[in-house]
Amino acid sequence: MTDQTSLKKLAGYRAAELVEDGMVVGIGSGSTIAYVIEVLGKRVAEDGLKIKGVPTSDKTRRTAAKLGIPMHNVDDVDHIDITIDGADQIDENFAAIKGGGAALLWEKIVAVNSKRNVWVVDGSKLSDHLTHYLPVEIIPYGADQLFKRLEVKGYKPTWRLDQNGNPVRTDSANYLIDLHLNKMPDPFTLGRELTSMVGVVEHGLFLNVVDQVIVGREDESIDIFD
Ligand code: ABF
Repeated sequence: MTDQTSLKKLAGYRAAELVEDGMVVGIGSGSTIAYVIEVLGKRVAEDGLKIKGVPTSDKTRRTAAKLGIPMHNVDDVDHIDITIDGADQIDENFAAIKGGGAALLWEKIVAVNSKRNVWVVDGSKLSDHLTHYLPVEIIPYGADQLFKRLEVKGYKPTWRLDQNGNPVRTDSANYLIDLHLNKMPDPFTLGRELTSMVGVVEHGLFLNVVDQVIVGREDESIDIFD
């Protein structure tokens, strides 16, 4: 049986083939996208690929720049031709939960400014229903009060902590709360509810965003859903 890393690599390499010379490319975050960055870096260095990269996290910006991929802020390009990103979980309607890597806000900003969005996952990320914890990015001021309001709603919030037990700060210096819902209600309704709460910046539900999903399967095949 092929391990998950090989499946991520398989899917990542396949996704990198979608990038053409002259494109502005939104580059996602996470371990699967690392393989996309690896290939793009090689094509820039060895084949003279000319692209502009737009990062979805500071980590992605640093990793891509180190490989020679020219990186630009989302406001410094006219548009983004294609964004390739990972996901924590994708359901049968191609709704996704993202943000396990603490980059959901920039990921969503880049996604909504992209002509085309492609997600790259290994097969374990697909599920009939969204069951993964749901990350929510919040403003630090009033965070404890907001946490309590989420508890009252029964969303079982937990703080995203780093290895030292301190609250993780996102690239926008916000906090992250993860919601643990037994059964995901309608994601559109939940998404609207969360963004209406004062102090919530953004949530990890990505709805009506993706155009194509590339899946690395255990038999080393690749499924592409358009
Ligand atoms: C990123 O990809 C995040 O939204 C998500 O947490 C991460 C998960 O993907 P991987 O399993 O590839 O690290 O886009």
